[in-house]
Amino acid sequence: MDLSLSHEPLTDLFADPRSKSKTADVDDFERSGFLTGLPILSGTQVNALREALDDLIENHAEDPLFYEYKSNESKVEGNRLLHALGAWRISPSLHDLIFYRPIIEIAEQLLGGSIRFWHDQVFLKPAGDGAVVAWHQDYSYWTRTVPLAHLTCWIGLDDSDEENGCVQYVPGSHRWHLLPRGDLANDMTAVFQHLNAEQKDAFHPTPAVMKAGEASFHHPMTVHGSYENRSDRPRRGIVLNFMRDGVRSNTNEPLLAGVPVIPMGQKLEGQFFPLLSAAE
Ligand SMILES: O=C(O)CCC(=O)C(=O)O
Repeated sequence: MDLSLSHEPLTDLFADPRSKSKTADVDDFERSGFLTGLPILSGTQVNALREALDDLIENHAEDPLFYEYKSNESKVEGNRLLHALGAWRISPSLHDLIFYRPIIEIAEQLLGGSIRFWHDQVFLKPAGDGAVVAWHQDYSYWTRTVPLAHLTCWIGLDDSDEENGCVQYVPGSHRWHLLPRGDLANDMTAVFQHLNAEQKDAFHPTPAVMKAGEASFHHPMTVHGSYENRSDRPRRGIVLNFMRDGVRSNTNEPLLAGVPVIPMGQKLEGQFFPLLSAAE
């Protein structure tokens, strides 16, 4: 079944009544372009999501419900590097994560209004994996939607640090110009050909060193990337991408593979783009 047909939680994994309201440091976010280390998930929730990822890889690889699925043999035999979009349509746990109130509350504060779900991503780097995620701005992949009113939440399912290839953010880069999109599996130097001298001087990435279950949030123009996993531990991340309610299509092509066209100028809504804030 395509779980995108349901816009309500299917399990009680994220129904924890002990979840407290979250307050985001909006000033810090506006200054630096990101926030890191926000405790979001319990150990039980992290374990359930790890199992969900194992199940996706073992039983649902290449499922046509994924919008994108790229899995490459990694340097370590038997391991697979995975970058996939659309897992919320397949896995009940990943589906329910997008309706988790503490995350929605932070996203509402950072986007300053009601929010909709845009899409999810899974970034899985197995132990000893040599893949990088090249420096990029998320909005360079999303200009098919306007206006720019988007937000990314990255949730770690493992402790992540520089050794296992944690995400790194360039402070202040959310005020830079829009950089061209490149191949995410490209090299970490590609970005520099597009930066001016001042930007190159200011290029001092902050590693988002976080515990499993913690999350970071970043602006769609913030330059970020991650180096290879040099450790003997996996580095699994789930990404939720949000947009302010009212964002419109800027194309007459499908916005995501397999999703019916939303004509240019029309608002994103319906089955694939659930409203996460309570209707006003
Ligand atoms: O998980 C990673 O290494 C990259 C994450 C990313 O590009 C993102 O959260 O937008």
